[in-house]
Parts: sequence; structure tokens; C-alpha cells
Amino acid sequence: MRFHGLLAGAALGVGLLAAAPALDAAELKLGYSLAPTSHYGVGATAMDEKLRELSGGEWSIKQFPANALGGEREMVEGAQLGTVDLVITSTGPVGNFVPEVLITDIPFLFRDYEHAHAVLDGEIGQEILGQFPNHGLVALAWGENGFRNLTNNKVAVKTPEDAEGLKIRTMENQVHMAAFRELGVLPTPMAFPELFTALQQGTVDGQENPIGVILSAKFAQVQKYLSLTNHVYSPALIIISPSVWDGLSDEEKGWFNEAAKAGAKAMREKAEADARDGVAELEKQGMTVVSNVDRAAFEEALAPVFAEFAKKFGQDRIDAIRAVG
Ligand code: EAX
Repeated sequence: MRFHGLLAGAALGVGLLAAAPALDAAELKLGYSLAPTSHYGVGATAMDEKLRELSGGEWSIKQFPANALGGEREMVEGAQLGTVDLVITSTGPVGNFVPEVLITDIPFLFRDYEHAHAVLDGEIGQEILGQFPNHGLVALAWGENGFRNLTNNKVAVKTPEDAEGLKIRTMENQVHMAAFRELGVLPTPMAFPELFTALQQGTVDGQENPIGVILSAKFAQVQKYLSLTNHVYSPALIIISPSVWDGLSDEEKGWFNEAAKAGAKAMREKAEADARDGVAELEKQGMTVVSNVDRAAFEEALAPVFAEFAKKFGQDRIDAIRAVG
């Protein structure tokens, strides 16, 4: 890649810049599941800008939004195989590849955005990122999807009892599925690209996602009730394929790390702005918003599954996360 700069410089002199051959090779494919205007799109754009700036235009990113490269599981697989260069994904399917991530998917684990950032950007989160190479992946930074909220077409859910018997699409995530099962909900794991149609056709009654996702995926068109459950924090990750990463110089790796941090920061700002301002917008779009959700009752109802998580992940590790901040 450094060669490209030399070529371009030489080409300038003879007016052949457009033919410089390495240009394409420096453009990486980045996939994500949401629209370009979403928090993922905003994050990808910020990352691209920073990467261009740091590398003097040598490296850039081409975005493939809206599941153009497949669902999140498929994109992560692509990064492993080297067919996808970069992915912005929720942790939804990532624990199936890197089991150390699963602990971050526990409901009611993170108190608020500040707590989540302190954990993920701190020792615990960085240690988890360090596990990715053992599973054929490289994670550059924690981004953000946001606190998830329940939507459905049947009932204004305020308490766990209200949610009983609902058929709810979950991510392909064993921690989320176990928690919903505990609530008496019928969890239906499904890839995100299939979700809109499933809601439209009534294959499932509802789903749960952060406000920014509900807005960006236009779920107000197919869902009536929005309950502000904020039942689980949904981290995002910026993943790079080892097939790209392993070929980078140390200097280039530094650029990518810094660019990913800029992307994560912008992603968080947008996700949090959506969480703040988006509920009013969804109400305007016709959703009935339930804001007086009994969150304590949901947390209490999950006690048995929390005991299982403690066995699986270690109560000490869960306590260490809770103790941050
Ligand atoms: O990453 O699958 C999901 O519900 C995710 O939250 C969504 O694709 C954004």
C-alpha cells in the first residue's frame, strides 16, 4: 500500500493519475445491517474520514449498508474467511464466534451508557477484544447499538406478566434467548434481514431493539406498542478481517485503531441522540409508547436465569463489571 503513494506521485508527473493501479486495493469493504443514516452509518463515515486523513488518502472505506453483505452472522463469517474486510455489528451473533463476548449480553448488567463505556473501554472490555484473534477475528473497538426496548402488536407491555406468551424475535444469541424464555416469552431467533417481513406477516408478535434501530428500520410501520424496557445494553463492535489486518504495517495498524475509535465515538453519539429524541418521533409515527414500565419487576423475574449466568460466566466476573464506575 505504501507503494501506491509513490506510484500516484510518479503518475501525477505524467498525467496518469487515473490509471494508478493500487487505488482499488486501498478501498476496503465495510458491511452493516442498518441504513446509512443510522448510528452504524454515521460511525462508518467517521471512521472512513479519519482513516483517509491519517493515511493521506492511501486507505479508504466503501460502505455496504442495509444487509447488502448479508446478516450480522454472515458478515462476521465473511470477516473470518476474508470475503468481508470490515464489519460493524451488534454483539448479537458474535458470541457464537467469540464466547468471551457473551457476558456483555446479560440483561440489566449495565446501568447506563457511562457505565457501559467505562467497562468496555476499560480493562475488562479491552481484555475481551484481545480474545478475538484466538477465534480468527480482530476487533478494533467497541461501538454502540444501545439499550434495547420491546415492541409488539398485541399488548401494551408494562410488566413481565403482560409479555407472557408473546412470540418475540430475538437475535441469534443464547443469553438473550435464555432470558426471554425465563419471562415466559417464546423467543424466536431470527436474522435481522428477515425481521421486517416477519413482523409484517405476523410470524412473530414483536421484537426488541434500541430506539435508533427501530427508527432506522421503520418498525413503526409494522409495530403498534413500544415499551421502554431498556432491558439490555447492546454493544456494537468494529471488526476487521485478519486477512487485511495481518498484512498491515505497525503504522497502518495504528491508523486503523485510531480511525475505529473515531468511528465508535460518532456511533455512540448518534445512538444516544436517537435514544433521547427518537421516542417522540416514533410516537409521531403512530406507536403507542409505554414509558412507565416496571423494570424492577422484569429484573426480578430474571433471577433464576441470572443464577445460571453466574455459573456459566463466573459471579466474580459479573460483579467486577457491576463494580466499575
Ligand atoms: O445491529 O439484529 C438486531 O436486532 C441488531 O440489533 C440490529 O441488526 C443492529
